Formats: sequence, C-alpha cells, structure tokens
Amino acid sequence: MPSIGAFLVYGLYLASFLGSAAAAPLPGGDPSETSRRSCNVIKRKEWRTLSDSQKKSYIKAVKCIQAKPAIAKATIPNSVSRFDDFQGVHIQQTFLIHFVGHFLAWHRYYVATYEKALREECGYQGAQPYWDWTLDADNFLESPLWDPDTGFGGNGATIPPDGSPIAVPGATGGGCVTNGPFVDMRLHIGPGASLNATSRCLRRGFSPFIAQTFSNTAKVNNALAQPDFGWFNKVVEGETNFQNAGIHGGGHFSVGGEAGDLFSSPGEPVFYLHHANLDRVYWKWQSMNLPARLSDISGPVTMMGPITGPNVTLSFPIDLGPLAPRVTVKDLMDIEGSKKGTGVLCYTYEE
Ligand SMILES: [Cu+2]
Repeated sequence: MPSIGAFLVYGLYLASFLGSAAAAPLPGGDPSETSRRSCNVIKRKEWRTLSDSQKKSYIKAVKCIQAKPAIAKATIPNSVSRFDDFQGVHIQQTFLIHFVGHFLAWHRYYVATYEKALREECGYQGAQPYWDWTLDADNFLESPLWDPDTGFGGNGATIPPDGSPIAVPGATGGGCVTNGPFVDMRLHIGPGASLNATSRCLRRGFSPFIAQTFSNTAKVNNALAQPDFGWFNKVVEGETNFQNAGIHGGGHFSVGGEAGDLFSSPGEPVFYLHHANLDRVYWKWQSMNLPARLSDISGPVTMMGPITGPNVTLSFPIDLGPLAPRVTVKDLMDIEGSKKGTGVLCYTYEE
C-alpha cells in the first residue's frame, strides 16, 4: 500500500480530474422517478444457499458482462468491457471513496449498479449474491466459493514471496488462478492506480490467517454493537494496516492478489459478493434502529480527513461517473427506498 503522502498527491490529482468529469451531463434523468416506477424488490442470498444452476447463472452473467463492450471509454480509454468500466471507476475514485463518511453509501450504490447491469444487460434473473465470510473464517480454503465448477475457482499459483514489507500476513499462492471459470480471464487496467492498457491474469493469494482474524462473527458483532454511524463506519473499515484491517479489509486481504489492491480490487469477481455482505451488515446495523439510522450519516468528506473537518451529510453527492446517474447519500440510505419513494434502491437480504 502506498504511503499517506502518495495517497494525498494522487487524491489531489483525482479530485481535479473528477471535478472536470462531473460537469458532463448525467444519463437517465431523475433516477428516483425512473426506478420507483419499476421497483420489484429482489432478494440477495448467500452464495452457498443458491442451487448449482443459480450459481452457474450468476457466473455466466459475470462472464457476459466481461464480454460486453465498454461504454466508459471517454473517461477510461483502456476499458475493454463493461466489467472493466466498473473497475476503472473504482480506480479513478479510490481516494475519494475510502476512509470517508460515504464509503458504505458509495459501495452500496456501486454494487447495486453492477447488479442492475448483470440483470438488464446480461439477462441475469437473480439478485446479487453475498458472501458471508464468517461461515468460512475457520475453514477458509474449504469455502464453496472456491469450487472450480460451481464457484469462482481457487487460489492463485504459488509464487515466491517478493520480500515486500507490505505482504499480507499468512498469504499463500499469489499468482494466476489455476482453475475455475476465471482461469483465462484478462484484466485490461490496473494494478494499483494505473489506467494504462495491460493484459493480466486474475491473481489470488489466499490468507486463511486473515480470514480467521478479521472475518469472524465476533468482529461482525462488534461492528453491529456500535452506537452510531460514525463508530460503525470506523469499525467496519478499520485502518490501513494488518493489525486492525476491519471486516472490510478482512474480505479483501483474505482473498488477496487483485482483491487485496485498494484501487483495482473490483477486477476480482468475488469483490461484489464481499461488498454485498458488507452492505448486508450495514443494513443489519441500520435495521436495529431504522427510524434513527435511516438518516444517521457522518464521517470525513476527504480521505482520513480531520475529525474537526467537514462531515458527510445526507445531501452529499454520490457519483459513479459514467456508470449511473448521480444521487445523494439520502437516496441510498434505504435498500428498499425506491419502493417507498425515498430513494433509488430496490433490494433486500435473505438472512
Ligand atoms: Cu472500494
């Protein structure tokens, strides 16, 4: 992970870049009006509760979105596919959307937009599945997610450790995935902040240690016990180190490889299942006191911004660039907000 100094330099660069991009007209008109008319709440389920044919339909849809031509070439010239479009927007905005008050709202909208693309552009009938990593915390390598036939394939090939001081503790593998549906997948941008054209394999470096340490039920319960959004957000996202990675970092660093890359992690298809689960934990926390928590938002506007600095509010804009219309945090507070006329989302979670 780059130093804080590098974070800041990139942040300034990206802020100016996005500032100009944001002036472009946004597609779709009033998003709340559009989705309100067609809101049929879909239910997100845990990966292992899906039937084999449902699992295969999901994987098929991911491969379909990876084969659909990019629409975001104006701002991400080396994006080849719609899958890359999503990854590219995350790379561009990395310093604007992590360790900020709108971290969870942004990723909530991002996953819902990906889910929408799978359904509307690739004929996927289901909802975005989630990965409850607490079920695998003590037996990470045996997770049904890694099944080569009915899952996402397994670990990356073993490569010698590069001696990096930021190596993930307990990491294994590290090379290209060797089986499953993404064995021939090519990534066209990344790693890190790079938007240059590339052709890379999907890398994984499983760390059962990270899973056991950060992806367990006690960690989730600790997050759920937080009294307000500010604390909840802090506990979920943790810190930029392996001593206190939070449940967010747990999902990323236990899979490792591409998933462990703060910028280009959406190049790992499992990213969306991990973030759906984080969103589920967020919704669970909100549901413990909905009247208060549908409007509880706080946290810095800028990455790791000072606690004395400005805070994110309900009117804070959430911008997915070319992926979706711009909305506000308020539009994203309720996952069934479209049905209720209070937002743009239209899904729920099966426990
Ligand atoms: Cu992210």
